Amino acid sequence: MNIRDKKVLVVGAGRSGTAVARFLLRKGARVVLTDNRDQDKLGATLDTLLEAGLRIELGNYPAVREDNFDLVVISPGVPPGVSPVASARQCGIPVLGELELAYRFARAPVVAITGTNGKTTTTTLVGEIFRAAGLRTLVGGNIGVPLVDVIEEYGPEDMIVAEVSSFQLETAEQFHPRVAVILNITPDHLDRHGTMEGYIEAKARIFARQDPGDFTVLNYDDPETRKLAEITGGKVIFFSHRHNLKEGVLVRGDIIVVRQNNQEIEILPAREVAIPGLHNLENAMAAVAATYALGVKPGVLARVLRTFAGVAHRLETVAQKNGVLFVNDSKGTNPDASIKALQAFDRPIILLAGGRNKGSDFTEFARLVKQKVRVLVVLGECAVEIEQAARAAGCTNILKAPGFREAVLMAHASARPGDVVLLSPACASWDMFKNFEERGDLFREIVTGL
Ligand code: UMA
Repeated sequence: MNIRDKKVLVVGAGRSGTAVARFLLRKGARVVLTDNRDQDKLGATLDTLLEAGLRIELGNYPAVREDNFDLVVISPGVPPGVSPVASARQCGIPVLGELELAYRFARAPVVAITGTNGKTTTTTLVGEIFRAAGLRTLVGGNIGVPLVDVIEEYGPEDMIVAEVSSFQLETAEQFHPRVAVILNITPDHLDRHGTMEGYIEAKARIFARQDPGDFTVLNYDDPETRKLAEITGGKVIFFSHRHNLKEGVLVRGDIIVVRQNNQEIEILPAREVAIPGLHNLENAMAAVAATYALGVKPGVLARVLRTFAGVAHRLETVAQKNGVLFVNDSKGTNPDASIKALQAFDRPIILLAGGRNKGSDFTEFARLVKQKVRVLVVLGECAVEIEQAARAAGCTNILKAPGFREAVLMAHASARPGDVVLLSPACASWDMFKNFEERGDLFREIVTGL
């Protein structure tokens, strides 16, 4: 793909957009970076990019015509309906997402991982496994490292492990991973994709280019994910902890095994997997399927699974104070993720929940809150919605916090020795924070200061 001297409009000046602008400038393109926010509201400083020749149009998008742009690149968080994209499509100007642009410069094989929940843990784990197997491995994508920034540094002998979101997949065209993993699909991002069908369609783009020489790893226990086996062109590898599969990755007795061509290879006892909870067993099995398919030895898999401790903001133990455990699950940005977090504990929970609702229904989440939560502290934009769902499920012990710090302090004041104070908001952070990391970091900071 030749972009020298091409006139490119980059929409969104967040992590992806600034990385794309940097990449394109390096390649000799003429780049305009635009964002619907004003300069003073942008987190990023653009000074070095401006010195490198970047032009910016902030607060409003520039008009896109046939004669002023050759290409438009959008950030994942920018919905494809925005005006520069609509105009570009009308004029026949190509529109790419950051993932698609990066992929066009990839030389290493790609293992791509998506799913509503567990993406970050599984991506990190798969990266650790390849590294332990001796491969130079790039771990990036939705996990927070825009691929475009580093993709060219990896050659055919190396490995790229990419966490990919439905937002990124929506604009995937030539994206063709050697292994595509779908962990699970439950309602999320419906405000962006409109319907569950739209969301699944976006996720399924992960394997749209695959053929029988590639692998599609699918969760057999998740109905929506299992169905996708019928439409992928890749060789399907199922994983399941509930079913005695003839082929795939499964748990026999307590042992995780790979079954293939009438052979069974033992990996390790499921109870020795270091990351806790049933959902993490699924993540571990998906990682086994993806890496075993590319030749990683069982001994390496067992070694990494016994030691890999998980990732920050995902059921991360922050502190233990006066018998109270404080756990940061800020990455719990939808009800399903927070349900999994609640299920991981068998002690009374003081739960902090609320933020921006991404079109989710809280009924099922509220039912589990009723069973497991002693005190619910609601906060953020959809505090009232969560409170109503919780009351309808029969919860009475509900506190409404005016801000984040107050919420943590209220939870702390309500906690008794033996309880866990759990931040697992079931919502996005975008009403109060830049991202879930910022929310989780503040939680950690407040807890440390208690
Ligand atoms: N913007 C516009 N117009 C719009 C919408 C946004 O101009 O209509 C601007 C915003 O003002 C902002 C910028 O676009 O300045 C933000 O772009 P972005 O939302 O794409 O965010 P980035 O900082 O580029 O981060 C993105 C991913 N964010 C989203 O998909 C929302 C990050 O995933 C990812 O780590 C990063 O690229 C690097 O690849 C985060 C995420 O929340 C973790 N992902 C969602 C999830 O996991 O559920 C999909």
